[in-house]
Amino acid sequence: MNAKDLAAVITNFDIDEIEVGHFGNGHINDTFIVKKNGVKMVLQRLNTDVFKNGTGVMENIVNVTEYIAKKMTEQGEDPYRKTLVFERAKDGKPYYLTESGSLFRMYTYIDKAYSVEKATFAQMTDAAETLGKFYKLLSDYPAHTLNVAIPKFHDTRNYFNRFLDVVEKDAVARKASAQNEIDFVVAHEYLCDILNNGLADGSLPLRVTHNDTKLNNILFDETTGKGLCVIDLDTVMPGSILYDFGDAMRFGASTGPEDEKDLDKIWFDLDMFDAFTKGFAAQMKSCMTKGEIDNLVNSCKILTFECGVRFLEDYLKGDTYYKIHRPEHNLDRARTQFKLVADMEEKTQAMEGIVSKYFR
Ligand code: ADP
Ligand code: GN1
Ligand code: MG
Repeated sequence: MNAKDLAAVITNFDIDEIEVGHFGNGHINDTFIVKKNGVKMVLQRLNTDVFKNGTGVMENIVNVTEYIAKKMTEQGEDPYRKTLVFERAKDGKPYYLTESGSLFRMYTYIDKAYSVEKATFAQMTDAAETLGKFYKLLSDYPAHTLNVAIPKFHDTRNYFNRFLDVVEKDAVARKASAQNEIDFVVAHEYLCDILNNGLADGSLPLRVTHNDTKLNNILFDETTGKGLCVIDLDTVMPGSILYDFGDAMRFGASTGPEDEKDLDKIWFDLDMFDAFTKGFAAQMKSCMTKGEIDNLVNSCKILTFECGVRFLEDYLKGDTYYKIHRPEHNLDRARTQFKLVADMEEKTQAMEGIVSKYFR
């Protein structure tokens, strides 16, 4: 970021100082902790290479967060710390566009809260309940008015087809170093159409969903230890709750970090799956369709597979999408995802048993 842009951002949001230069473990945006009138705030540069319609994304987020706050207030709940509140820049807009085209937004820093990379069982149940409450608050939001943040964001078939092109081109000559992983992708084409078909035939309803339910996008309260607030709302748009269920599991039920190099340390933890499914059912069971319940297990395999395909695609293209910290970072990330998919395939029966326990 150039100094002139930064100075303009500081002036336009009336920022006193930048306290932390790079905050959090997100792969996409740049997050800073700043102070305004002595109060801590989050300043974030939206990655507009990823989110091409940045102002549309901001319109979604502001509308959705204001809707949540209003709904909570109507229900007698104080929305303070439970939803993000976006500041206006000097021109009254909830973002500031710099001369070079970067989009910055500033919002409440949720104090005395934390996100986790690895949850306890209680946190898993709580994370699921926090998400469930988020869907319920947005259940009568006019979903069709939301802008599409990223087209085809969870269209597994689209990622798969694009992946085959990338392999074919092999633009940075990395194909040979990832042949086993490429073979894994090709052998798992059966995972590509299940959710698309369900959306097309109506058995999976479109709802307002989050679409990026990595555990570290849920904040927990330092005092109560309970789930507090759903953050990272850039991808909120109409989708299937299965996208969110599966994505939460690929991250939260893994025994190791997304980029663990030692695959012996990575497997799919059935107890974590149990803890999350329990919380999800507690909030969502009565609102879910049979098609949704029947595909909960599939969604874990599909979203994990899709994420692996996206990491591997980025590796084969020369790391243009996700932030990386070492040359093989995206390959390592893809490997953990595929290890998890293979493990889930072996544990399918046990997973179905857990779903039955809470849903039937
Ligand atoms: P990214 O899209 O890069 O993942 P996030 O919005 O998830 O960006 O922010 C990155 C990290 O910063 C989060 O995982 C969380 O730990 C922290 N964070 C983000 N927003 C807040 C907030 N309002 N209050 C406290 N911490 C936050
Ligand atoms: C990205 O923004 P972040 O780090 O929470 C990505 C997700 C991936 C995830 C993998 C907009 O999430 O889709 O599942 O990395 N977000 C976007 O860790 O592409
Ligand atoms: Mg995030």
